[in-house]
Amino acid sequence: MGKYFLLILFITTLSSNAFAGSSLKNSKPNILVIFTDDQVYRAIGYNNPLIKTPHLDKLASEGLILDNAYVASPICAASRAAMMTGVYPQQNGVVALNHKAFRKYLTKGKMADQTLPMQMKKAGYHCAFWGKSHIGKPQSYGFDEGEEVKGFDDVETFKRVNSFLKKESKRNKPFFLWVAPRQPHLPLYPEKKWLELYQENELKLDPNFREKPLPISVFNQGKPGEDYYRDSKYEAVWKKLPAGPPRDEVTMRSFIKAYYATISHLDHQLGEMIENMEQLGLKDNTMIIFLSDNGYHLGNHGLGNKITMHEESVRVPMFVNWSQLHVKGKRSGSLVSSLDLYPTLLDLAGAPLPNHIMGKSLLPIFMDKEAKVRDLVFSECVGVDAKPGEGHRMVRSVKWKYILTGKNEEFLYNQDKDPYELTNSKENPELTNILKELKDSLSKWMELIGDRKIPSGI
Ligand SMILES: [Ca+2]
Repeated sequence: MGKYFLLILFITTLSSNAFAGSSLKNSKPNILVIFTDDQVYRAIGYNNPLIKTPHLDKLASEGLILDNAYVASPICAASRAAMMTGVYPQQNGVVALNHKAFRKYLTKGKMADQTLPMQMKKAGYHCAFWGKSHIGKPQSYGFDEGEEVKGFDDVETFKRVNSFLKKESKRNKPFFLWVAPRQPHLPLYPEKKWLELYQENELKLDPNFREKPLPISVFNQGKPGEDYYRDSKYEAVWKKLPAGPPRDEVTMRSFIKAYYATISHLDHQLGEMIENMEQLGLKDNTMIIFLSDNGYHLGNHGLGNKITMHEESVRVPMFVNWSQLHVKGKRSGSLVSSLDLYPTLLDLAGAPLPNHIMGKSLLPIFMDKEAKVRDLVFSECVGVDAKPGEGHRMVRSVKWKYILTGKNEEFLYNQDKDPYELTNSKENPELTNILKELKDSLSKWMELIGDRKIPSGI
């Protein structure tokens, strides 16, 4: 209760004092969500000195880094629909790339006005979206303006975002802006100047790199046997890679170079956008939240896609930047789900939280980096056109991760000792209690979300 009181005090203080004298006439901060596509949590400068993302690093260093952030599902449409609805994929029906299910969910009557932008609109925000939607026209799920923008280099998206910001700087209403770049999703088309930032022989591969996946790894994707080097389908301008696997280290480094170069280009575009916000006087009164829709395997476990329950796939880079933040320049190891964004933003807007949503407000962590809003985080991927029972799901505590596949294979990983998930500890007799606890938690969660695997027995 004490913390809750402090939080109220914090918000009240913001409303009454923080913006006194500001050129803005409203008391609610603007909100900008930067939502990249397929950016693994290690592909950002503050987690990896080999990648160059100076603008993102600066923003993160002035804010709060959320080190343990996980997406509700490691695949584009499912991850996006989950964040917009505040519930897990099997609850809203968008289990993989099936965005038609999203329309169905929205027309179920009681859910018709329950998306995040619809709620933010009710709370007094002007809601706008540019970039990759993947779940239909942004207006169809509550945004006031914007559109799905084509172009893998995001140039057009940022043009529109920057002119929107100019327009908004004169408006007497807070905005909720969702910017969803397509980078670094394949195909990769980095220009020479970004490729020149990297030397292939200096790029390290992770300790869990393999030239060829183990059969179990191929199976343990959202859809067993799905392509695990999707880039072989594209003829990128930088180099045409052979279809994989096997892929040796030299080939993989070449891919990583293009992937990093693409992210450096995106970082540059985001830097220009932030500079634009500063010049327009919008930066101080805007809460910026950065995250990705899912990660990416860079040859980790011999794979080159996402759709697994491994850290490379479900864990994403995330940070918040805001001039009013109480914990600037810090990192938090508290567990965070992408579903927590929905209640966090409504909380910030002072709006009531709908009963059906599955996330927790992160505002306590924004005040105190040691605060905890959840003991466990969950993710699921039941695959592209998967049949009931296929796919996999996971539960993760700060120390442990338990994965259950559609065929009842189980994996237990110690995240402290084995962050690259090389040793499956499920048979370790000393861990029987931990295993049981995690299994029970996952079972309860599966029941809660109506997992199609139930009742196959776990
Ligand atoms: Ca994605």
